[in-house]
Amino acid sequence: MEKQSIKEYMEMYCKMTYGKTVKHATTAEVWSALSTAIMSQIVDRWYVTNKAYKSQKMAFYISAEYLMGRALGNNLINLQEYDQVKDLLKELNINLNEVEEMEEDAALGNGGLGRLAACFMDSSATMHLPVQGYGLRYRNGLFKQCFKNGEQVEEADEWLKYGDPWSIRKEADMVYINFSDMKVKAIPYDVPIIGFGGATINTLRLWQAEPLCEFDFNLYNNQQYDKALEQKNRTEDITRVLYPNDSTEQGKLLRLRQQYFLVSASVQDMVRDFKRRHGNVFDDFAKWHAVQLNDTHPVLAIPEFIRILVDEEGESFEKALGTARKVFAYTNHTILQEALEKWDAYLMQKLFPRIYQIIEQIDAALVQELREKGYSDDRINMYHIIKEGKVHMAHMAIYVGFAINGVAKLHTEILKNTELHHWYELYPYKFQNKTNGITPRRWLVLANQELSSLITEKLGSNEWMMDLSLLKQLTKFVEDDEVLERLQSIKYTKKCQLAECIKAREGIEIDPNSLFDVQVKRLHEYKRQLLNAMYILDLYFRLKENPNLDIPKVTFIFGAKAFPGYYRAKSVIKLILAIGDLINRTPEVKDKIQVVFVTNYSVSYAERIIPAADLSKQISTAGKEASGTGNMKLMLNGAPTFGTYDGANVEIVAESGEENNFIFGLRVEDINNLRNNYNPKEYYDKSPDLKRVLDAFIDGTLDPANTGCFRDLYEALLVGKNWERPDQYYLLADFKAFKAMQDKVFECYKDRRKWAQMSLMNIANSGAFSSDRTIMQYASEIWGISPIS
Ligand code: GPQ
Repeated sequence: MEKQSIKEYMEMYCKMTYGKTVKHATTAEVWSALSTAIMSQIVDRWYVTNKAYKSQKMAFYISAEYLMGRALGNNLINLQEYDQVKDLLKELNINLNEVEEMEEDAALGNGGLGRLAACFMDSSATMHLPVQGYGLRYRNGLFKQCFKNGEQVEEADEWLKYGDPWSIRKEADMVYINFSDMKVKAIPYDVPIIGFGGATINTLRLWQAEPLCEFDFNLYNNQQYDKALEQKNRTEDITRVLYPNDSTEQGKLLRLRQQYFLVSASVQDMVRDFKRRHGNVFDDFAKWHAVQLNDTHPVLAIPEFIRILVDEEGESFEKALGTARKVFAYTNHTILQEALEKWDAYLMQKLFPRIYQIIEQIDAALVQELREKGYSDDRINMYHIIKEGKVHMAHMAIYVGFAINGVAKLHTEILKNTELHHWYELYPYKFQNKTNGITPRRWLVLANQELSSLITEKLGSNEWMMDLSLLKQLTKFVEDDEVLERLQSIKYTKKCQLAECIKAREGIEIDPNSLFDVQVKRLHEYKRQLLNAMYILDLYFRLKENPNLDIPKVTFIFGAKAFPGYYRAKSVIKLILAIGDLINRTPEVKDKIQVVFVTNYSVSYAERIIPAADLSKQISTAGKEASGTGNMKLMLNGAPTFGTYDGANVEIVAESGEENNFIFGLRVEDINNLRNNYNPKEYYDKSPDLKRVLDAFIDGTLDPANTGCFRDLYEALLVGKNWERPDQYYLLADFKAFKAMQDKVFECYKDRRKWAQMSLMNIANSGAFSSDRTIMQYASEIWGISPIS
């Protein structure tokens, strides 16, 4: 990349766009100018990659969510131009870090599922795989979180406020989308996905809904201004905002419109491209295209594909279905019942009657296949796609898809043996496991440049950035004092940086010499932030009783957003904030432990918190977390896992060794055995410490004004509410084991050399969790594509 031409481009851009020189530009303007200058340098290579893919089989990843985070820093890292650009800006008296900090996160996703899609984009490009992403360009991404009066309050996220230098609007590739009551335009915005090294640049295509006409002139002339804009607003509503649900489904009409908008645009785009390249005979479609459906959100792509082949291309239904059965594959991300999408049949019929008809035909074909196999009507009932007035999206995906995969070994086994057992009996060959992964570029090279440099120095090259399994070689330093000390000093540096950041953002001071105990992820009952909180409250009581309790100083760090309508999740946030306040008010305790709940946890916040963590809390109820990916990011940055045998924790511990982690609590089998005679009240009655903790929810300790705001949590654990069993997530059953294991953490942390060794073993064994490995498995075992040479 040419230093001089970047500078010249920035000058010109600032003059043309803002009417000023770079010297007088605001930081946001510099960000825009620099980002655009970088774009100018990559467009040719982007074009070359696109051209190379014309003669290849391609995979298309359709996802309602992409949790991208910031682009500038990551793109510079992947172009391997970070230091060069930093120097260049220095010559202009500009600090690159300040420019990076100006950028808004592209938070077009909720949590793990959306971030996985983003990591997959990075890895596909890095591995030179012909993969294109399809998604939605929400004008407002995931809400911004703040705390008012100790509670979460949501605000609109305006990620586009400084413009969008990282995408190109492709007006010419527009398609029309038909609903029964309206017709709209879908305009693609193409985002470059720069592979590490910068040679391959893939595309993420995000669709935006726009009206056929800007306003109704006649209504306007008749002074009916609001009405004149009605159609425009109704259309723009489709991609206005990301639904903030994470692993819970609410069957809202607008969301269904969103889903159909995404898949109709994407399928039309693929079919159009196929026709340009291969003509009108669709028999070969699966030879050139594989489509991965990220959870059930884009499953309507199946009937939409069939509709286009039948209604627009004149194929028979049978033939179109046959082709679809070779094209689509589906990833399942959860076994939580409340997350499995079942749409009201009447809603679908109302919005897109033709699609509904096709779903009925698919269901009929399924039934016929099962009859031919000799299945009874009762048995067939288990498989139906349309059942009791609902459309079961996962059933459609498994029946038509040629592959279905879970996201960690344990999760896939649970799908095969219990949740989807009947489907596994029918199509055992369709079931696969693809353990999740994370991109080491964003989560180590960018987020922890200090640790990256040490690794590169010790391994003698930066090849590990593209082949993370090379980190294994670090194990040879496990007795090397110089390396262990440097590891500790890097951790300390990252903790100081985080402390500064928390001071600036939250106005809270934390001690970088304390143990940073970190639980960051969406707020969910099954993730059990409440169990962590109960432990902290118990520790508070113990410290009050005995201020000389022998534990290291600890900072408990939480970061989590709760779905705005999830009352109980919001109560947990409120409870943790209240515990933090209680501790701050108690002199004999506050110098020993501190609780910080950071506001607006996001990808960019994660990039600061994760490298600074000493301990990674992954404490979901066994069997409930499909995989988890934060666990992998923390491992990669040297934090041992404090966790249950759940999701990918099982594989993390298998790689890095039980002795280098803190595994506790009930396993899936234990929970299955306990389920039918679980009585949490017994634990409460028998353990004074648990009783003391839970009573504090309601006796005014945490709620001095006695509003009763934590009574719901108390009752949910002890008596059950609204037909739910009490303590569905087994917090009380796991409390004792949690406590014993956390005490062991404190004991271990006293020996800092030993701790650094555990940390090193985690880093060295995290190679298996690179999303490069994951994506190569999708490529060869599902999609049948290979890297371009
Ligand atoms: N996940 Cl179904 C989400 O983030 N959102 C969802 O709607 C569903 C799943 C997560 C899942 O809870 C994690 O265990 C996984 O690691 C992640 O998907 C990626 O597979």
